[in-house]
Amino acid sequence: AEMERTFIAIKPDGVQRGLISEIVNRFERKGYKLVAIKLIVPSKGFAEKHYHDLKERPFFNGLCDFLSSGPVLAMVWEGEGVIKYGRKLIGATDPQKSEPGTIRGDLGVVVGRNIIHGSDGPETAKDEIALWFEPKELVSYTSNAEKWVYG
Ligand code: DAT
Ligand code: MG
Repeated sequence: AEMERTFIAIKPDGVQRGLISEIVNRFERKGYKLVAIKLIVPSKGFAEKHYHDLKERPFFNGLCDFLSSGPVLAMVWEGEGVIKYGRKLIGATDPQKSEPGTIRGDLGVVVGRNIIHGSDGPETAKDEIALWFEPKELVSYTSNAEKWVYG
């Protein structure tokens, strides 16, 4: 299997609303493998680094205040096509436009509180994993389910 890794984070709203297990469950049952996980409160400066691509946008400051306002569950998930399909599980940026069945479609209402972050491509996945995790925090192991998920 052509394995790749993506960075997924449950934002402060998702953590405070008690949606951690609901969200982790969706990635886990799909067949993806969890390789790193930690709960952290990012500083404002750290949030600005994470969202550096958006620094010219009018909502940038509020977005970074929000991300740094409480605990965030940072994760790395591994699997074939997980970057692109992870975004599919998450749904469109604006929960008003996310399809039912997606995380944002099922669980969110407004764009400023859309519960979850997921890397949008191979380059950002690599950069975001490196920003949020040290290499030694990424756990390499063989999942017992692998041969049943991939054949
Ligand atoms: P995504 O999180 O789907 O990758 P993005 O990278 O374009 O979306 O934006 C990052 C976050 O910024 C997004 O999850 C919520 C917030 N955001 C995006 N567009 C916004 C807008 N028009 N108003 C307020 N917040 C917005
Ligand atoms: Mg994005």
